Amino acid sequence: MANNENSKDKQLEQFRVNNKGEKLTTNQGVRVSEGEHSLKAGERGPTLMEDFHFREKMTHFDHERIPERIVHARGFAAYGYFELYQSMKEYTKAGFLQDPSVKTPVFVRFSTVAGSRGSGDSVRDARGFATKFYTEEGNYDLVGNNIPVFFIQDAIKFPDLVHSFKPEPHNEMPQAATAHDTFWDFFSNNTEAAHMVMWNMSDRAIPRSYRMMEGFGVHTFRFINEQGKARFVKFHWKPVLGVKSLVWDEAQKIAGKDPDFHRRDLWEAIEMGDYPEYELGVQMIDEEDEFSFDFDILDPTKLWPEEDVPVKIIGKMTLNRNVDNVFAETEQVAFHPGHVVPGIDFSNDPLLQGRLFSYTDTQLIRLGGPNFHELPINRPVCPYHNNQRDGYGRMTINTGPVSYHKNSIDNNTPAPASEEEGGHAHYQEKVEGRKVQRRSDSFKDHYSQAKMFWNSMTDVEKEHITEAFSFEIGKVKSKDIRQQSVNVIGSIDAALAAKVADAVGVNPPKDVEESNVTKESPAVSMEKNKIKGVATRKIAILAGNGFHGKDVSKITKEFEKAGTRPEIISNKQGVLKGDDGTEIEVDHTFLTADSVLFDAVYAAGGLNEDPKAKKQAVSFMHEAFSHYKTIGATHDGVDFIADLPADSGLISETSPSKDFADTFLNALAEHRHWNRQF
Ligand code: HDE
Repeated sequence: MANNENSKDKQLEQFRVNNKGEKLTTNQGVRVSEGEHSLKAGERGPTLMEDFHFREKMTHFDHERIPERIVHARGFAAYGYFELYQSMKEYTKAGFLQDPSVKTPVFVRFSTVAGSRGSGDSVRDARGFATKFYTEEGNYDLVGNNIPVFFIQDAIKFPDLVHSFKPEPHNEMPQAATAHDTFWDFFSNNTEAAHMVMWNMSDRAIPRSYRMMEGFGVHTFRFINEQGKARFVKFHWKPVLGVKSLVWDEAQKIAGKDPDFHRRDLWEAIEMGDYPEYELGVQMIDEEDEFSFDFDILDPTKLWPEEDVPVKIIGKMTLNRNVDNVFAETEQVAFHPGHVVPGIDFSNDPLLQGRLFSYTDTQLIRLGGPNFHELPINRPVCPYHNNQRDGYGRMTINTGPVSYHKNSIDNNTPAPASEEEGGHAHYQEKVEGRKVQRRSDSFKDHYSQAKMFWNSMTDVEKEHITEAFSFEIGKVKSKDIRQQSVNVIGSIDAALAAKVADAVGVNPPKDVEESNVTKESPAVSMEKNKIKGVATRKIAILAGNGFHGKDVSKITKEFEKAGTRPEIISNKQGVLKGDDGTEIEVDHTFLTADSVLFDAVYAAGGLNEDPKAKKQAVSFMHEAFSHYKTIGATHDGVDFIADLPADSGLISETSPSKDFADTFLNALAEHRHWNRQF
């Protein structure tokens, strides 16, 4: 049976419940006649234990919370579907990668890594990008991040890494941040983290939107085709809107102004029909070429430069439906990199090998037992049959006496399927060696790709990375750790280390050998791969009563036609009246909105009469300018930006020409105007 994009939705329908219009009952289905008062012995007397409704309600409430994820606690998810552009039959027998006419339902959860469940969305951090494909051969999970490499090479170090970046244990500070002593102490003593930390200090770690970031499977996996031929593979998600980021000052302010910035953005985009899209790409290396590279392809701190191993785009994922209930779906979803289907297998990457253990283990405590696969969000859309039984929260009612193999009673079923019948057979990789607790020498180089990343950056990106290091290490209290951290940076790039040393009050590294790698991989630079576009970007229109009705309506319509999302900001809520009687509804006030929540600002006029509003508008515009955003002004709105220096991102026309909206939109398509930085 071919899969279709709605098969998961249909399955979920049987679990959806809506209480609207119903009578209140207990969980036993008994109608209750009283909802406000517990049972008491006399109106002013003690509550009686026999009030089963009170007891049940309170007990359930007392147990509402479950442990948050140990990492990736803060996340948000959506449904969608994956469609293939071309059959991948030559490379893999995975059923969902064979037929371009099949649409596979997916559920994707995006997350930050370090923060607790209630932490801010815009913090500096890697982002999780976990996709569950509900295929007809079972669930396939691609549990990735928005950074293509990882901090460590061996899973045994994961608890150390996580302990170092979580809030420090003696005072539980800081929340959702690596800018503290223990993380940088870890960094300077575990130099395999150098490459990932370069990415983390770049603007990749402060994405503008979940819709505008890449995803990477990070590890090397295997594709296996029908003939049994295997190839090494790495997975990539490429956002159709391009990769876009915030700036650091803005990201910090957003964490206060709207801690839900990224989840709101995703939610609203889907509600408005701006469905996020990501193309799936694969890099493949033949098994014969395993040793043809100057790095070990099993080392998760290394990427495969896209210039050397091109990314083949094979399909597209579209997210088109929000969840009904965040707890039931987003919180209870259980991802696992070990959820694979026939045609996809593992490599010996020691980080991946350890992950294969950790995910089930963590779900057992987080979701309270071994039956979490029965939760609606986790169920495969295909049937499943085995002899696993019982345990907390078992929902399936297995009939019949047989729960063992082999058996005669049920004619030896359920029976393993042959490969021809779709059975997953582990790839028979030849392995030999002594049992050792050592790392291969081929994992020893910690700096070459960190340097390659640095070499690939534009000046603007380099400046941001330098500032990020200076901020993070600047927050470290121990001067020794600041010095050690700068010394490690010196092994990547001496000039970068010297700048950071100067900013954080320590010495430039002495006797540290700088990496001499000159290679660049332009594919890792956001700026060099900028996709220009304005679709779904948010424009704040500052306006007050008396605005120029005709011009402003025309400009707003052109903004909307281009696919942007304009919103009206004023000094108070309600309806604004233009000079010709045009009416517009205010979306936000200066109190409820802020320039950091928008991609661009257009001052349409009408606010000059009220001195307080004028002051707020001026500061709104100036802040947007300082975050390199496109700014436009017409009519008396031009007064707000009179003292800002002219540049291509500042469009000021007292009487707007017919090209005003076009010029503004072209500037917005640039995302930011970095010339203001220098
Ligand atoms: Fe995870 N990781 N991880 N991780 N990871 C978890 O599983 C772990 C790693 C990633 O939205 C946990 O259900 C170990 C790399 C994502 O529900 C836990 C190691 C990558 C998510 C766990 C890693 C990831 C997790 C916590 C090193 C990118 C969120 C809760 C060996 C390829 C999934 C949970 C979601 C979650 C363990 C490293 C991605 C504890 C031991 C590398 C996106 O099992």
